Amino acid sequence: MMPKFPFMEFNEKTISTNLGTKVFGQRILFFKSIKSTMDYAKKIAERDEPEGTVVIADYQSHGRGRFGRIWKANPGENILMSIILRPKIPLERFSIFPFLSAVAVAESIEKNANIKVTTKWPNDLLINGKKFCGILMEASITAESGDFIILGIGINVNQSEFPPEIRDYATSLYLSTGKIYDRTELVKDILRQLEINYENLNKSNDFKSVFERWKKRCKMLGKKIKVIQGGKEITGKAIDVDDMGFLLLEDDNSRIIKLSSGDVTVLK
Ligand code: BT5
Repeated sequence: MMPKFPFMEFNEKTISTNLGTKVFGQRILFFKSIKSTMDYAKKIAERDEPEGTVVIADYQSHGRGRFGRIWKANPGENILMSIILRPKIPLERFSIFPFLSAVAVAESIEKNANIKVTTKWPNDLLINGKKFCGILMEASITAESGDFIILGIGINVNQSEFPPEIRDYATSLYLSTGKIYDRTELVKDILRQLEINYENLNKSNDFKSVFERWKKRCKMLGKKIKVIQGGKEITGKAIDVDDMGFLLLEDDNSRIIKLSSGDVTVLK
């Protein structure tokens, strides 16, 4: 079933109008179709494109997740964007940015769609236990153009159907609330919220509060989980996420294991 939604213009002009940010979205490069906003953003970041530039597309032919997995999104219905960041903090602390972004997107979507958004380690946002947003961070360490990060954000907005392989796990704002959303307004609000959270971190260096806000939304802590990491499966209790973004898992032998990545399933 396709939602019958009114045509809502969505491009760099609509997003730039009354955006009101200082850095995020001051330059917007919009594509009707692109391979992946990640690759394009990386290419221009290597050529000194400033912090805050947004590469955004109506459709990606090769949208990707972590470990080369595919991000599937119908044309014209979703938010698919990558943002260039040039953080001033030490490289080893860059792991905070997917968490900071997840909090910003969650706060913005809750406000706009009036719906409860939860976080799932490491990089998912869920509504009623189903994923509607994935965040992907790719860092580049270069002598020529300085260290930079490409922050990829994929949000299922007005999509009403998903391919069979993800149908049981994926949702959209439309499927969760029955409403059609103006992507321009959502993107603008997300960019504003991202800028606020990013500026606050730069001013305060308060990493803890970012993780605290992320953890408040996280339903898997304290629960028995299964993590698949590099083909290996580990089960145990999710204890905490530390201030570097590592998941602390207590395994069945009461050992605490620190995980930097993986795919989590909450066990019944
Ligand atoms: C992610 O990876 O969740 C990060 C996704 C980032 C996508 C954005 S879109 C803009 C930018 N440009 C890109 O090319 N990418 C970024 P991961 O945790 O690896 O999850 C990927 C998995 O989620 C897939 O293997 C599917 O199982 C599932 N998946 C794919 N498309 C989905 C969708 N639209 N909604 C929910 N789940 C999806």
